[in-house]
Amino acid sequence: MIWDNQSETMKRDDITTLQAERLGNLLSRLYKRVPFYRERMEKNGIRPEHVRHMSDLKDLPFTTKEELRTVYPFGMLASDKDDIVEIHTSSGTTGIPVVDAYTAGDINIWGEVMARCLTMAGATRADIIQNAYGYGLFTGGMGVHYGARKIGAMVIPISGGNTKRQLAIMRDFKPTILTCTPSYSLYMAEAGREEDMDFSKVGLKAGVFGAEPWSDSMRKDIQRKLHLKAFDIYGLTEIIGPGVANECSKHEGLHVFEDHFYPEIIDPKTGKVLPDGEKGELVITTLTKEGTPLLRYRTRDITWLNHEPCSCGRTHVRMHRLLGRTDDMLIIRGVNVFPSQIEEVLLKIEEVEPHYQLVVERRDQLDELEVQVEMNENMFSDEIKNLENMEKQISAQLYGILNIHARVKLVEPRTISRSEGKAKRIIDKRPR
Ligand code: DLL
Repeated sequence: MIWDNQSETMKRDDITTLQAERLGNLLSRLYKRVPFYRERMEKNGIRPEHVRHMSDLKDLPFTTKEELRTVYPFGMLASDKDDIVEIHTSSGTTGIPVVDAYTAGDINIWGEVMARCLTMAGATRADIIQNAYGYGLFTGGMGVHYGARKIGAMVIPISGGNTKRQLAIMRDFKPTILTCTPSYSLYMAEAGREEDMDFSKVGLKAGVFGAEPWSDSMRKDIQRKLHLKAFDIYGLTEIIGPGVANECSKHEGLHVFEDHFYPEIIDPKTGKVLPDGEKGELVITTLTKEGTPLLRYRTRDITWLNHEPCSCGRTHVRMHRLLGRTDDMLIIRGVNVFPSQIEEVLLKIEEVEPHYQLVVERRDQLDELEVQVEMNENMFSDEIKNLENMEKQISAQLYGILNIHARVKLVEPRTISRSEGKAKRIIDKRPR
């Protein structure tokens, strides 16, 4: 099933024409209404009417998170404040939060793109969606809510947390779709197992998981434990929240809704646009946003694009599942290490659980990486000698992938803190 057949299966030429027209409207709006952008365009000698083709976009300036912070809270508004009906912000854990302000039109589009995502996971008006993304300033809860309402599905707005209640609701209401972060879904699986809950009896058919990095091995683990098909959903507060891209039933990349969000991949060092298949930083231009539209926003997320047609029938470009973030990438003794590479290795090992943390320290001028991972109950009752062997084995496997020595520490079951939202995987203790 495709939610919006006309938009999602447009011919490539028609998509490009529509994008160019929308880019023109966006630039005039930014020029007229946002001093931040007008000044930058003037400084670079750009007039909105000079930009006619999508290929002109590469000459326009980027927008960064730091810049959004300098105009906090309302400096990026491209609509009258009276026309803003809702705001969301990022958590602000790494500094001043970034703000997304929505007009009624933006909320409508948010519902539409989220309806496309949920439909990809098989949602119809007959479904019951347990929405365990946080409601509030975080975009996850409300985003799924608006999409579910568009479809006419029954939404259970339980929000994140209170895991016992999540399980009780699951038992009583028999939801068919679960939405939350992948790490929280595993936490629910674990808590359910402790209560001897049989997830095959719940009748979940799909899960729509995102908001944090996760690997294909974690997908398999979640599918097996919760008896559902797991779909990857991508988005970010600055652009709209969830609903920028989602996996279709083929699970070969996430379709980016190109009629609203124009993706580019750039080399993060030079800013040069890279062709399909080359890995780099994802940059997004919002083509229809009214409240806080953004030009060439640098997401810091790393992926690549694929314009090949998808056998699901949708024509929108696909992005590979995220490989990491430019600011998440650990540089250990000069070697680039993505947490996702470590996760891939760990999750293939039967004796450990999918709960891990990476601790980086600097000793005698040298970076050291310790991978702490929980062993399962069987391993826990094993002899010390076997544990040490296992640690060595995992360390050797990591070396094969990363080319650096990581110390592996098997920790007792249930000692790494669980998350009800985004998991915190990295503890970097190196002096800045
Ligand atoms: O996490 C929006 C969202 C909510 C997406 C619910 C999906 C589901 P922020 O809190 O602004 O917004 O965080 C955005 O989270 O730049 C990525 O680094 C990361 N992220 C989001 N989705 C994925 C994903 C929401 N599917 C940041 N895989 C983004 C990996 C993801 N990382």
